[in-house]
This record gives sequence, structure tokens and C-alpha cells, in this order.
Amino acid sequence: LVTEMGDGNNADPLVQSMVCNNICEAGPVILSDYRKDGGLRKALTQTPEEVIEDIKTSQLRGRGGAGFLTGLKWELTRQAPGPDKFVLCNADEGEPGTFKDRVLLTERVDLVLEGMTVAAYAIGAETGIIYLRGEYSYLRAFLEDKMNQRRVAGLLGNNILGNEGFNFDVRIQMGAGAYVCGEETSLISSCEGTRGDPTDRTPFPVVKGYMVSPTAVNNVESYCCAARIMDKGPGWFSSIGTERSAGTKLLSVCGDCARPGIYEVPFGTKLREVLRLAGAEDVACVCVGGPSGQMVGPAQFELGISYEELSTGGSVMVFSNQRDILEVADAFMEFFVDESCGYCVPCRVGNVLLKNRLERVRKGEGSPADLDYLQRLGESVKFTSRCGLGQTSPNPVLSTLKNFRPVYNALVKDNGHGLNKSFNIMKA
Ligand code: L3W
Repeated sequence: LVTEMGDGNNADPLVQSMVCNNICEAGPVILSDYRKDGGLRKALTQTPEEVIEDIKTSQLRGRGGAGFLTGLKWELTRQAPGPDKFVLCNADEGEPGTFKDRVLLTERVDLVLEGMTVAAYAIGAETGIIYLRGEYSYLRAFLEDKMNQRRVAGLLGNNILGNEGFNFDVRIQMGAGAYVCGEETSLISSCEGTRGDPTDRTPFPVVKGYMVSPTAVNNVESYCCAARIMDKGPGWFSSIGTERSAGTKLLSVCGDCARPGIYEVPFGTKLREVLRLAGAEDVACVCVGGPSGQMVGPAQFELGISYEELSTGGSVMVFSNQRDILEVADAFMEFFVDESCGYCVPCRVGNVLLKNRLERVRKGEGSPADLDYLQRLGESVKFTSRCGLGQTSPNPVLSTLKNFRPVYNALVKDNGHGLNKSFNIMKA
């Protein structure tokens, strides 16, 4: 079951000098053996429209957590007017607990670049950008080396694989450590050389993205899936998983478990099964999807990993019975306070207020009215923030209020039931 150091075959000295990639369970789509560039070669025998149709038929959805249909995204980008189109790879893997893209960029870099090249052919782009998380700067030389190898092999550059007029190359744009740059509009701003601030949508990047041109932004794993779909066929892919979540999902499992690492599981796999694979026992809470996801308890362990039940960009953090769940939620709120870009009031101010009130409850100084306050404020921040960061940052509070209510109730039970106590101005 468990293999260590990736697929065990990586003799590249650059790889060996890098972080250990503990691939624990290999699934059929991404971590199994694959025919290198088989998907690209097949795509080039088809028209771009047929490639898009295949990706649509496969029902591939975004692997970064949002789950938009990839084929539809590519179609909209192709159809949007503009002389230049761009393929962006979101490798700004900043969600705490997520490290599956790092492994793909080390162990399956050809698959990532193959998928980007398929996307370029489909939408009609000549330029691709990998937006690489600042903390992954150690990967840069390795990736540049791989891209050079592909140029020599005719897999990047002009007239790719002898296809007259199909020109595509990729550059790396380094991130600088800001979590918000994983949000696609911030990522685009950063690629353009400006501060990595989010911008308003609409228009979506498919119409006006990088350099105000039609741009397909996809997650690292989405590109890997696209390459495999072209090789093995859309029907093969959609036969795996559930009706609304086709294919497999890479999970990075960490925390209180015996076998942390990367697992590729078919969508629909129950969380309980993931915990069993990872050797997690006496689990009180699992944070599925990182701090911006959901903190769930044993009552939710029978739910499946899927867009319809437990959605995650990859992060699965395990917390045993020995942990203080609200301390974890508090730490996550601190993360969001720190990472908010500060542009919009709900996110800049709301997260601080949420954290302060949560701390009061944790100290045993809160009342039941504080729980209502946390709920209402959390919902306000979620629905009024400008970008994905603020729209998900209250989740540690909201999901623990929902799934760990007895923990909160025990903390506030002796502290009055009205506004009087929670409205103590000295403590506000
Ligand atoms: C045209 C419509 N486009 C939705 C687009 C829209 C949306 C995107 C989601 O990653 C995302 C990531 C970050 N017409 C549209 C439309 N769209 N309705 O589709 O695409 P998807 O599902 O492929 O994205 P994803 O790969 O699942 C999630 C944001 O969420 N995010 C996540 C960060 C992720 C990383 C990472 O992958 N390394 O850090 C944080 O905020 O924007 O695009 O965004 O453009 N009717």
C-alpha cells in the first residue's frame, strides 16, 4: 500500500535534493503509469473544438476547489474575441495542509506541461504561465530544466510535434508568499507585474484575464487530468467517481495520522475510508479543504469526497481527540486576519472581529448571544466580501458552530443568556 519517496523511480539528482514526496496510494488517473505525451499526441490529431468536446464529455471540473467545468472554461476562452489568449497554471498552493501540487510539480511535471499544451491547442494560446508559489522557489531550476528538455524534444516552442503553426511556450512567474494570490484575479494581477490584489468579476478571466485577454486559469491537477483524458478517453474518465464528480481526487493528508501523504482516490470515497488509509485513529475533527473548507466531526465521516458532499482542493487535516477544536479554529482565523489583503471592509475588519469574539468564548467569557453574533457576522463576511478569501474565511467559525455546537455550548452555558452580558463594552 505505502510507497515512499514518490514512485520510487525518480533518479533525478535535482529531485533527490528536494522535499520528500510521500505518495501513499496511487489512483488510476494521475499517479498510475502513463504514456508520456500520449494525450498531447492524440489531441493534435483532433481539431481544437473536438478536444474541447472531449474535455466537456469527461465532466472534468476544477481541482483547486471551485469545481467549474474545465471544458466549458476552455470553450468560453476559445470563443472570446482577442488576438492573444493565455493558459495560466495556478501553482500557488497556499492553502494550509495542501501539498499535492508540489508533488505533481516534482513527480509528474511532464504531465502538467502536457496538459497545459493541450489547453493551449484547444483555446488557441501561444503563451503559458506557471504561477509558482513563492515557498516553492526551490522547484524553479528543476522546472526550467524540464521545460528546456521539452523544447529540445519539440514539445514546447514552435511547430510543436511537427504541427505547422502550433506554437506554445511556458514561463514561470514566482509568487512572493501571499495566500491571496491563489485567487485567480490576484494571480493575474501578480503575473502582470502589479501588486497581487483581487479585481472584480465579471468579466471573468475567460473573457478578460491576463493582459485583458481571454485566459484559462486552471489548477495543476486539472491540467494533469486533461492530459490523461486525451490519452485514455472521456468515457474512461467519467466512468470513475460519482455522477456529479467525475474522476479521482488527489488528497494531501496530514496531522494526527500514522501515514500522512498523498492519496489519489475516486470521487465518492468516504472520509472514513480516507482516515483508515492514513491510519488515523481517535479522530475528533477533520478539516476538509483547509481553513477555507469545512471542519467536520465523526457524524460527517460517512460523507464522500466530492463536490456534492465534502469538497476539497486537496487538503485533509486530521485532529485527534487530544486537540482543542476551537484552538484550531482560532489559529485558522489568525491566518486569515494575517492574509487578508485589506481591500474590502468585511474581510479586513470582519475577520478580526470574528477572531476576537471567538477568543472571548474560548476564555469562558462569552454568552449564548456571542454564538449568535459569530454566526451572523460570519455569514455577513462570507456573503459581502469581494473575493474568495473573504468569502471562505469565516468557515472555521461557521463550520465549528454547525458541527461542534456542544463544545461552544459548554463554554457559554454558565454565562447568562441575554445581550446584557455579551454586550459588556469593557470586554468588546
Ligand atoms: C465564466 C462563468 N467563467 C465561474 C470561472 C471563474 C472561477 C473559475 C473557477 O480553483 C478557484 C481559483 C481561485 N463564466 C463562470 C466562470 N467561472 N463561473 O471558473 O474555475 P475552477 O473550478 O477550474 O477553479 P479551481 O481550479 O477549482 C479554485 C479560487 O478558487 N481560489 C482557489 C485557490 C486555488 C489555489 C490553487 O489551485 N493552487 O491556490 C481562491 O480564492 O480563483 O480559480 O474562478 O473564473 N459563468
